Formats: sequence, C-alpha cells, structure tokens
Amino acid sequence: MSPSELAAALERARRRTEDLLEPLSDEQLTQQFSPLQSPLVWDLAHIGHFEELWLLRQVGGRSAVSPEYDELYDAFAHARGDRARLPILPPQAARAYVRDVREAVLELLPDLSRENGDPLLSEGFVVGMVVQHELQHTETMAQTLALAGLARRPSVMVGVSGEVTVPSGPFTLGSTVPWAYDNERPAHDVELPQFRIDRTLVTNRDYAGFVDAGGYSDRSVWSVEGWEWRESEHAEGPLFWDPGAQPDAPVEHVSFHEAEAYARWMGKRLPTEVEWEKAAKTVPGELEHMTGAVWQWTSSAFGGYPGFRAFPYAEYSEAFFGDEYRVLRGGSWSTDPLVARPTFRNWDLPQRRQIFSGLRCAGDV
Ligand code: AVJ
Ligand code: FE
Repeated sequence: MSPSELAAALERARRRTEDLLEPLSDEQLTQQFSPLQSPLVWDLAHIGHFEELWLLRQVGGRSAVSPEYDELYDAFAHARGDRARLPILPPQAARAYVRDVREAVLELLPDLSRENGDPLLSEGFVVGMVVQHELQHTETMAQTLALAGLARRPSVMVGVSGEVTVPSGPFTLGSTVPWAYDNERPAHDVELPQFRIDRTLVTNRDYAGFVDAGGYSDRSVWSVEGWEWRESEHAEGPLFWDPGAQPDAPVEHVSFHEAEAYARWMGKRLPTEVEWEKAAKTVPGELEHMTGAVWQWTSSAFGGYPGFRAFPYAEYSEAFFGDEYRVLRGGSWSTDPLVARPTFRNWDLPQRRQIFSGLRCAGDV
C-alpha cells in the first residue's frame, strides 16, 4: 500500500477521535463516568501508545518515549475503573503525546509501506491494525459518552419485517482481506443446515412487548446463567433500556442474557455467528441493518477458527478465547465502516450492556 493510502487511513481514524473529544472540557476528559469505562484521556493516550509501540518501536526501531507508559497504558495492567487514580497524562500532555507520535509516524511512512517479506508490513497490515485500534477505541469512548449522557446518537429506524430462509450448503467463513484480524482467519468452508433469520433488528416496540408481558419474571425464557444475572443485579428489569425510546428504533443496550431471553420468549433463538455471517454473505439484499445500527448478539462463544494462529499478538484475540465471552456481529452506528466488515468478530461478557448492542432473531426451519 502506498504511503498516501496509509496516511489517509491514519488521518480518518484521527479525525474521528478529534471530533469526539474536541467539544469536551478537561474535567470531562479526566472524569471516571463509570467503573466499566476508562477516563477518556486514558483512551486517548492509549491510542497514541499503541501507535508508538507498533509503528515507531516495533517497525521503526525507535526507543520508548517514556518507560512508564508501557505499564500505564497496558490494557491488562489495570482495570478500567482504576485508571483515573493512576498517574496518567493530563489532557494537554496526552494530546501532545499522540500528536508527536503521529508526526514521527508520518515521517516513517515510506518504511511502513515497504514490502520486505515481513508479514507485519504486508499490504500495510500493521498500519491497518493501528488504524482499526484507534477506530475501535473511538467506539469505546462513544460508549463512555453515552453513559455520561453526552453521546450524539443518529436516529436509525427499522423499515422491514419478516424473515428469510437461508438454504443449506457450504459457504466460506472468515476473511482473506489484508487488514483482517487473526480471529477472522483462516478463511475456510463451512456447511450449515438451512435456518431462518429475521430481516431486521428487534425494535424498542418489540422489546416493550416482552417487558410488559412480564418477561423479566418469566423464569422459563432465561438460561441458568441469565436468571442468575437477572436475580443478582437487575431485579427491576432493563437498566439501560429506555422505555421512552423511539418505538421503531432498534433496541439498544441489551445484554446477551436479555437478548437470549427475548428470543426464547418469541419462540425463536439467537443466530450462531456462523449463521449470521452466512446470511450476510449469501442473502445481503434481504437483510436490513446488518451494520450501522447496533451490534448483534450471537449464541456463539469466542474462539479460534480451525488452524488459528495468533498474529501479531495473543492479547488481541486469543487471550479472550473460551466460554466466557459471546460474539457480537455487524457493527453499530458508532463503528467505522473500515472496521465493520461482515467477517469482523466483536466479543464481550454476556452481562455487558453499556455497549451499543441489540439483536436479530433466528430459528430452525
Ligand atoms: C474487540 C472491542 C472487544 O475493546 O476490548 C481495543 C478492541 N482491543 N484495544 C476491546 C480492542 C485492544 C476490543 N474489542
Ligand atoms: Fe486498546
């Protein structure tokens, strides 16, 4: 990839970061709005640190800007809720840090667009990884702003109904695009029996039907873990769900447990992530809001495809493989199209609902 193509992708991500943070005061940038989220100024410097680590140090061979940053901005070192108490950079210094890193990166672009057999540099992969990292953190920051009541949400409405039957047969799961993550590889053929999938997302009106019918006290529609979660934390019902929200807008901020219970209450189920991707790839014209509205919970646990190899670091995907996390597909109103590929795999804990999450139902034929 040419230096100017790489520069454009970097610039696109930075524009999103700046648009999001520009209207905020220093106090809003440093505030801990929720224990589930970092202070925004942590995300900002973490974006710069990731860029420094991979582009300036790993590829460019530069030494560290500051030895303290490796620990302060390591996402595994401290819980999100503890980060405001760390000696992190204040807003002005964080801005200067990410600006300086970016300036040095732009000077390094001819090296970053070189093909020398290193898979990190192949078709600009490592720059693509840094760009997608920044774009994913802009969504994380938008979640923080949503919790603080400061998000600028576009209005998205549902316009179709019904379901489609996806015929049985093989399709190719996963991606071969140059900037795909390790968890989307290797692409491989999968054979699925036929299934049904809804043409659109569950709306606030649909979800209100479930709430009003006593869905939160109907034990039969909740899984064992879902009921435990429901009883331990949320006896009163939906927390983030806004009953005053537009009836025709997709329901947003539901947890996996809630999504699963809703689908069962409807006599349906969540799609597996493989079904979701097959539908996206084989009948895209039949389906509304596969991306651009809300992330869609699937019934699948997050794991590696057959032949998975961690690349270039195990902490992106592999560290989260196992029974704990559930996969979400699609992309929300806050997800940049550069990230929201039909093969992109997002994941979170089944109780989480500060993310922009909703659902689309599926069923057997
Ligand atoms: C893919 C959205 C689950 O935010 O934890 C950001 C993305 N990885 N920095 C996350 C990510 C490293 C990741 N998700
Ligand atoms: Fe990160």
